[in-house]
Amino acid sequence: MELNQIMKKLATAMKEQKMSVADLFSQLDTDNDNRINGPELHKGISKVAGEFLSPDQISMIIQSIDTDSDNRVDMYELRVALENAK
Ligand SMILES: [Ca+2]
Ligand SMILES: [Ca+2]
Repeated sequence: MELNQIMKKLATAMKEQKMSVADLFSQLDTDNDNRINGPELHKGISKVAGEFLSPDQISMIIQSIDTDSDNRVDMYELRVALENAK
């Protein structure tokens, strides 16, 4: 499964569940530090999109969408990634 497909799944799930990017972000950011780390992304994607990804796939996703290279995904990075997947 490629990054684009995963982001499209998330975007579709968001639409179906009538969530905004902020809603999706808060679903994923379970410790509320305003950044999504690997484990949060892993759990979040399985919860929201029903996809169980490997740790390698999770690091691939984070590396691809983490534009400021802090190894976490912030709301801006998530928004850009979702928009690029359309
Ligand atoms: Ca977090
Ligand atoms: Ca980042």
